[in-house]
Amino acid sequence: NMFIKKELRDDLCIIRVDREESLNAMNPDILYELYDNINSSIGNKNIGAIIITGSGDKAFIAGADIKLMQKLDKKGGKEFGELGQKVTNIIEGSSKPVIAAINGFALGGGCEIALACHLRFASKNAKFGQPEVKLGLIPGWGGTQRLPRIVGKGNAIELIIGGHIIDSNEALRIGLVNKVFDQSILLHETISFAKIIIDNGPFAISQSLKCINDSSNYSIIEGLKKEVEQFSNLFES
Ligand code: CO8
Repeated sequence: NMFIKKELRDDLCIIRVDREESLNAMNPDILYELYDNINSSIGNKNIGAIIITGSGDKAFIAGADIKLMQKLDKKGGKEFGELGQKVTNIIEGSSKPVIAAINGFALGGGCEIALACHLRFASKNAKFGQPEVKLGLIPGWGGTQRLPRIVGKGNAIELIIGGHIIDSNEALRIGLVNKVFDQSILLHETISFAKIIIDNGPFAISQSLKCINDSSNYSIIEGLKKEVEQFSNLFES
């Protein structure tokens, strides 16, 4: 690992994006490392939950690496977009809860990585936005799909075509984050909540996540059918 610091605390894995000098901006190397670390944590039976955070006290992830994107053509843009989507998809699809501890800027691709997490806890100084339009781009790592599902279509349109940055109070108001804490206690509080989740039945947790995630692909009738199937399966365990 060059850009990721991984720490195990009992049955909890803390994955830290560690490129503080660039506000943890993501390049392909970091995306590959993040993917591998998430993947191995999901596969590790000793790990019950995953926390993603950023190094330093300024940024969670300030986005995709802008300097690198300036050199991309259409093919390169597609590859970089698909790689980021591969990472956000594995996060969202994780059978173990993934919590973003958002300790500062979560912009562009950084906000999209947070959106893929199952829960978002933020520090008071955190800032959020999808400023891609200011660069002549649109969100490419899931923002147009996940943001409206989390904050509603109207709020998502406002953020994506406005391109402006919001603070943690506004993020809490629109439901972009679950909770806000002082930066000094953010990680501690995130860990405490992760431990509460881990103490609940792991299979019930993973099946809850699966039903909720899959709901966007189903009609309500199909979704309810899946729900009752999963519900009844749990009587076997
Ligand atoms: N990419 C690369 N470097 C970055 C990035 C970034 N996204 N953000 C910050 N940095 C670097 C700065 O260049 C600077 O490095 P250096 O000292 O070498 O110039 C260092 O981090 C510190 O940053 P600042 O000096 O700018 O710090 P400030 O406190 O003055 O400002 C901001 C902080 C407001 C966060 C500012 O850095 C900023 O605006 N950054 C860019 C934020 C942004 O626009 N992010 C979205 C990028 S677009 C995106 O993520 C698209 C995702 C989908 C991709 C689809 C694939 C094609």
